[in-house]
Amino acid sequence: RRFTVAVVGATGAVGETMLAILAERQFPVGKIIALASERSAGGDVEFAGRKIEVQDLAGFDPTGVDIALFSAGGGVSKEYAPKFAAAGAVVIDNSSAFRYDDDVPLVVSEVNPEAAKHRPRGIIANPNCSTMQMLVALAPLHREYGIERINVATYQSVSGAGRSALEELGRQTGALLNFQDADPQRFPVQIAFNLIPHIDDFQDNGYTKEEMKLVWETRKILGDDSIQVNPTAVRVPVFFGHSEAVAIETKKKVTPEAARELLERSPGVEVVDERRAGGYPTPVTHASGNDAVYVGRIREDFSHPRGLNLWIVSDNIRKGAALNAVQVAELVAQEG
Ligand code: A2P
Ligand code: 11C
Repeated sequence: RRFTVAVVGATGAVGETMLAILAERQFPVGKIIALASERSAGGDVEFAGRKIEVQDLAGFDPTGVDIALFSAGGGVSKEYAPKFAAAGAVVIDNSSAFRYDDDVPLVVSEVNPEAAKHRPRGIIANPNCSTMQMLVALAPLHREYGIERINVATYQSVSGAGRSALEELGRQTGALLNFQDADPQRFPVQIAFNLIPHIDDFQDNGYTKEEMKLVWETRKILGDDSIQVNPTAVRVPVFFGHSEAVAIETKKKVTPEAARELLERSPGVEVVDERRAGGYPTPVTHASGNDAVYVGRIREDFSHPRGLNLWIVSDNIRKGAALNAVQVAELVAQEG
């Protein structure tokens, strides 16, 4: 069977990668539909080496769409995802609009694929990129050793904030090297040659929403509300690939050797952990443009009797967004 697939936000950083990955993985596409705002309607995007005309989402009739991949922001998802679902499509939504609703499954394809089957509203949510890569690596450890607490500091690339953010890092870098002003627009302060400990809105508890996503989404995906997560989310001047310094505390002691051995046979994970210069993953040398979640710097946390440190790097646009959405679409397609 072939499917009619719509990509909403097809001109965006994630949307264009969704189209590329659907083609790359030879998803059984019968018809592909590219949707965006009226700003880019009439232009085109690429799918499997051909050009597809972009249509205006506002004037589009979703009848006949089997699977819709949404990545056009929370507001667009809130308004249009229920309409696509009502017309019979399975919606896989990359925004945070529905992630915390009890009747919407939140799925990492390697971690809780079975959850995708129970979708009373016809909507499946795709986790936030920073949670996604963290759990591909931590879920196997949680199953074997029981994670009680996670301390995480993120180093998040600008692509997480979309195409305009990629342009801002490029523009500021050029400007500053030419002794001109950075002129911040997309980010609150200069991002080139700097970093910013602020992603998404501040919450009443002093954490940012990006940080709270790591708490809420980890508990929902692992199905364990007792896990403690202490996050700090930081934007760094990297184009593609998020990194995370993670320290876990487990119920049962896990040695670095046992963790390495377990992660080497875990789906979606690649261990890059040699104790020499360059023997660890970085966004540029490993993650950018690739599918795996890379784990290195595995070592005992010598400040805690059952603590382990890991360094987790992945392409936030691929596994963190577009790839997982397509993998979830594959789960749906396999249902027949
Ligand atoms: P457009 O190109 O028409 O603005 P990014 O996260 O890289 O900035 O991409 C956001 C994506 O969401 C783009 O494809 C953008 O389309 C799309 N988008 C933004 N607002 C709307 C909207 N109101 N209706 C449909 N698509 C939208
Ligand atoms: C970032 N994680 O890097 C964000 C982007 O909740 O889907 C994705 C926001 C989300 O800026």
